[in-house]
Amino acid sequence: MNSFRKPLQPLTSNGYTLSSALNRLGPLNSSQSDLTIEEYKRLFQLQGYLWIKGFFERKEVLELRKRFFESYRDSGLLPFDSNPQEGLFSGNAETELNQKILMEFVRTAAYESFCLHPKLWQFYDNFFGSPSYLHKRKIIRYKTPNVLNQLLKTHPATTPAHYDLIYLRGGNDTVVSSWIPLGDTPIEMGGLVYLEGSDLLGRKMEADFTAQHQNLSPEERISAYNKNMIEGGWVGKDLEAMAEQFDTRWLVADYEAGDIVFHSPYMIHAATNNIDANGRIRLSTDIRYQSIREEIDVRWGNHWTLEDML
Ligand SMILES: O=C(O)CCC(=O)C(=O)O
Repeated sequence: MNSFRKPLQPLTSNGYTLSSALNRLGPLNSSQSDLTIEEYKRLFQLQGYLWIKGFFERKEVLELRKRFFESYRDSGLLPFDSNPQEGLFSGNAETELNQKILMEFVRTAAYESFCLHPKLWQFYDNFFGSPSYLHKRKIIRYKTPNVLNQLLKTHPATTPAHYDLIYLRGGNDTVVSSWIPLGDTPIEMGGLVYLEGSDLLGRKMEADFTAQHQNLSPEERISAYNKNMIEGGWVGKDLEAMAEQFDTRWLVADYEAGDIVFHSPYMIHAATNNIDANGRIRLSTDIRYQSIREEIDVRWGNHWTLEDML
């Protein structure tokens, strides 16, 4: 079990506060990087996730961070004369140009080859016991620090609580997600938080969904935006209330460049706002692998776009 560093300020998410005073926060459990694949599988089954520190070379990850922010050099996202690898935020408003650069970056060979890092696909080959497949829809997200928003007491949107199968119902539940922080991401920078023990909860929610929504057409049943889901397929936005409701905790972590988290498609997770006092942008990618022999959700066979409604 890791030691637990409480956040320097209360975490917020979509307008709600997640207080550390109520014992609803706990430490994400990291696993050593030299376990056998059988030990990893056992832990994954037990916890619903695996956080492996130092999985990648730190410098490879920082190189990708640098490359990403270099592509924003003239966009106004970063302060004019700053070092792109730091990924400092200028405070300027979001623009269409920023989104265009993002949509270009997800198609670059450099990003794609990082997602196909031999260490990663070999890990998955061993994990699945068969050749693995990388879903083409790969997401890279940057989240600006909201110092200004805090002053103004406004809360920008961040990833609400969900489990991934909601978005991948056209395939099957053997899919595994990898969340990779692209740069050091202390708790305050709003990396993923996981609802402890929620793999079981997600399974139950999914079974209930299947039982209750037989009336939906096949297309609607696999859509996270079907008429029976709450907006966007989210399980909830008030993280503290969820932890109370299910009598559990949100597991938080100080992630570092080189780390990876694998999570099951039932594991409930969310992100909190980036409140980094140093003004750094949180950059991360989330990608999905599956055994080549399993049923793949064909809707994930295209590059990610901001409008793809998946
Ligand atoms: O990084 C985020 O904000 C969300 C990532 C996510 O939901 C995932 O990795 O499945």
